[in-house]
Amino acid sequence: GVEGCGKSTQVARLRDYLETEGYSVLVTREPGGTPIAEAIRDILLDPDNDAMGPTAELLLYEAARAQHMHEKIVPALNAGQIVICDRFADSTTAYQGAGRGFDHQLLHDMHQVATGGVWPDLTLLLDLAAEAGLARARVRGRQDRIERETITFHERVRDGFLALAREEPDRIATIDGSAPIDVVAKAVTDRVQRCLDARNRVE
Ligand code: T5A
Repeated sequence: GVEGCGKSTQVARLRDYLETEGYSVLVTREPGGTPIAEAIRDILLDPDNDAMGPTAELLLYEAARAQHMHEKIVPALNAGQIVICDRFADSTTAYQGAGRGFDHQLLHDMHQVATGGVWPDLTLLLDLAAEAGLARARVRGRQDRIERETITFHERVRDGFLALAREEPDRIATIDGSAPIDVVAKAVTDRVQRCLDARNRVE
């Protein structure tokens, strides 16, 4: 979802829930998750890098993702872990697609290259008005390069996420991010548990 929609808060809650249920869980984030990808994150989010063009930005997000897949996500999946990732390729589709204007099919093809076709079983969209999310994020202090974008940019990003959720309703579950933290957490764990139940029935 948009800035400050509550992802990190919910990722921590979800990890606790799954570990209590006996699952082995890897929590990670994008951009980042490995030393190389975290170094790319620093470049991407540094507000002093305001000269960065949209193409370099897109390629850096995908480069960070490729490294993250290679070094962390694929090995964890192969080891049988559940991977919870704070943002993934849909964020590129929303920010660089709906936000910056890159073509949907081009982004789809780039995601294929970066991920090798390994894709989430379930994606949770915490939907929140862009202004409300930015207000939450602002409390933290210094804004990063993306947070400094205009409100209309962030509104396009929100619309981009909602459009993706309409396109892929089976994979992407939309949850009201404006609800109290405990209410959001319950919706998140219910949806994840349903996904696990469905998988366990198949296996
Ligand atoms: N990006 C990322 C791209 O442009 N393309 C890409 O491909 C990718 C992967 C990444 C930046 O890069 C962009 C998107 C981002 O701009 P990030 O670390 O994911 O950076 O950045 P943010 O989205 O800004 O993450 P934040 O840490 O700011 O926000 P979270 O994790 O959504 O929110 P959280 O949980 O830290 O909560 C923020 C505040 O709100 C409170 C929390 O207590 C906290 O104070 N809060 C609530 N308050 C009321 N009600 C609730 N339900 C609340 N939930 C949390």
